[in-house]
Amino acid sequence: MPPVTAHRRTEFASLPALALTAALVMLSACSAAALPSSSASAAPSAVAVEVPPSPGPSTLASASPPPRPTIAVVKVTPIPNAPDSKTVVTIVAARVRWVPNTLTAPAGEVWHVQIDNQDGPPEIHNFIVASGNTFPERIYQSPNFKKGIFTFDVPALPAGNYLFICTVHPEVMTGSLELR
Ligand SMILES: [Cu+2]
Repeated sequence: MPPVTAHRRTEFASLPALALTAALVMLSACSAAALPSSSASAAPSAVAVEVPPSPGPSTLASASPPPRPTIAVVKVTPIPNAPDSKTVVTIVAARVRWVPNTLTAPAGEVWHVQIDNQDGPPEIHNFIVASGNTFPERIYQSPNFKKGIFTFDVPALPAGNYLFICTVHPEVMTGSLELR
């Protein structure tokens, strides 16, 4: 008698589990047919909810136009036929950093930057003078250079505050340049 009871108990115990499995299979089949399912398959239904086209394109359309007018692009062009100040400004590039990261140079005259690049291959750097972070604001750009000491002629620019940037490593090799 006791063994039979125990056997029946296991049968009854396994029945709800089978029914639940069947229900889960049906639920996932239903969600594949785009019917909302609350509990069993949250991830697939969430992905399906985000598919409707109205939020995506409208958000993109409203987001892309505003940022462009808010960027203040300051275009500066070199002063033609300016005298040479004969000033040489020295700077070191080491461990993918400018040392120092602030420079001062003469305004209204050509000047020269002498760069001691201590970073060996595969690292390369360049030296850009810019009025801002956007591409059109780049005023002067040296060629890329490898390890060694290089001197570049920087054209004459109006007095003011500029940036000097290595565009290979702009996140960590950007400094401030004051022309006065
Ligand atoms: Cu660099």
